[in-house]
Amino acid sequence: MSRLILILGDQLSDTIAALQEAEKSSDIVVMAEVADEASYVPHHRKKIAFLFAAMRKFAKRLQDDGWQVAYTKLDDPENTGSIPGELIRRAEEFSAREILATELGEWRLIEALATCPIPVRQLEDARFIATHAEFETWAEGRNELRMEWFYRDMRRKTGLLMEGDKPVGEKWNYDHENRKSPPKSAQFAPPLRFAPDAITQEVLDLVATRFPDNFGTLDPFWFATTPEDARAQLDHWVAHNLPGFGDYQDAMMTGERFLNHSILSLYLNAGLLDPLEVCRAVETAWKADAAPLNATEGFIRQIIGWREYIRGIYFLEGPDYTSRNALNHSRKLPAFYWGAETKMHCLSETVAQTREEAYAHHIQRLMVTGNFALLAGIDPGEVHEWYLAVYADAYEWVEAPNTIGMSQFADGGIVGSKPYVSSGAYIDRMSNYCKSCAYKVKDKTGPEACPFNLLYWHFLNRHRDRFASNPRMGNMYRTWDRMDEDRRETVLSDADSWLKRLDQGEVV
Ligand code: FAD
Ligand code: DLZ
Ligand code: SF4
Repeated sequence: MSRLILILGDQLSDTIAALQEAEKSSDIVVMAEVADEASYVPHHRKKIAFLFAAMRKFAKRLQDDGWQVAYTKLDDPENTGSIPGELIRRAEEFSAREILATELGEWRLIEALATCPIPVRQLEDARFIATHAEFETWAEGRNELRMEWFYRDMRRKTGLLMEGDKPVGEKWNYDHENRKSPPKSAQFAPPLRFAPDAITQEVLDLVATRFPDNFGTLDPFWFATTPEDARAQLDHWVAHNLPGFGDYQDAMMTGERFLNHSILSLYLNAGLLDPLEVCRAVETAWKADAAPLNATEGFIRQIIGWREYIRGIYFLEGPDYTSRNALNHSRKLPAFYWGAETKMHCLSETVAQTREEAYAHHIQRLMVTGNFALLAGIDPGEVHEWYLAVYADAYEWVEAPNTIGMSQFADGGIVGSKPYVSSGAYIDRMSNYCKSCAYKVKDKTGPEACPFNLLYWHFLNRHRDRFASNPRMGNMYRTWDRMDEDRRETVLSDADSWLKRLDQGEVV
């Protein structure tokens, strides 16, 4: 009796649990490009093309290795349009009575699969360092789920950057060395660009035809779509950009889209790279004196700390997490998030890059698009759907805690102890955006005042009841309270009129 082995678009790893347990001689691997997955949000066209090309190449590798793979292309006339539909169809075709799956990364799909009439056995996803049970045990009984404490456990568990039970260099975290402003001259090696082969080109044509109105340009398409090419990007980045990773991790520069960032998240999340393998490559470079400790620790923390912690939160908090709205924000997402004109250079630059690359780095996501949405009181559900759609690395398990939690404070403070809000001064310090902006970052009120300056105080003022007693925000409220009353009134009325113009659809 054959079984079906389900492999999803973000499970493209040779070591994925369901394949490890499968019998090559009798089981059938099921992979499917389906309308449901391609449309639960209006994904960026590069994201769809990346996944379909990587899926097709993964299926071919398995076939070349002797597996029987039932692969459904999007335009197959028999395609039922959903993962459960494809499983039912393939179960009939192959008389299969059981499905073996690796646990899925989204509650929506977990719930859909639960309705499948054929028994599904789900295996834990061993690509992650912490199991669900470990995260639950760590979280149990704690008042605050701070990443830093969890991260230390992951260092101990993996042995990365450890000397016995002590961190190398005697410090766990070198973040305070990682916040330099952008350098005067560029010194970054751009990510490797992989020319589309015949399989990728066929997918690009398909996506161009089937998703003509989705956000995002398809050309040039340069993502890696195989583990070998993803590994080449890792090696290239370690050799050229890892040494400066820590220093400029928070910097933003007009025209410099990637800086020292690794551009590995899309490969990690789809399964083309293994997180531990990536961390070991980085640790090896440090051991060979090819990278400083602040960069090495900073990067490893992102993967075994943040990435694992964020996943733990998603599964701990449950299916209602994405609908949380602790601050009761309800404004509609402005059209400039989808490319309409705005006079705010930081936003137009970040969105233009997002449209062309399906990529923006962490500080652009957190302190430009995220910061603006939070200050302006945008509905966090709409913000969440935008992030889930526009980035090539976005799957709900990783996107939602970053957006709903870290960026929008809509979970009421589970991921962050205070909201990530800033005035224009932060963006000015960490970028060169303000130099090319129609607004003046130094203006706090008046027609040319940077909107971040106005909205920052507006946000603090309207959420005073919630945040004034937060010890990490006391200084902000003291500064606000020290301003004379006329000035505070002017700030608030300028912010209200700016928001009114935004709501009326003016170019702001
Ligand atoms: P680098 O800067 O080179 O970092 C190295 C790696 O660390 C990344 O590849 C990633 O795997 C990991 N990492 C770093 N920070 C985080 C984090 N906060 N959460 C999880 N992993 C992290 N990341 C995603 O992978 N998918 C998302 O959908 C996603 N949505 C986000 C939404 C918002 C609002 C914010 C603020 C952040 C989001 N992030 C998301 C986290 C982070 O922005 C990206 O992981 C990072 O920008 C990817 O680029 P990179 O590979 O060049 O990362
Ligand atoms: C994101 C995505 C897209 C666009 N298309 C598919 C698809 O056609 N088939 C598939 O198996 N997976 C796809 N994915 C990834 C899934 O949405 C992802 O596996 C779930 O959201 C769980 O993380
Ligand atoms: Fe952004 Fe304000 Fe700077 Fe303009 S002045 S780029 S709106 S922070």
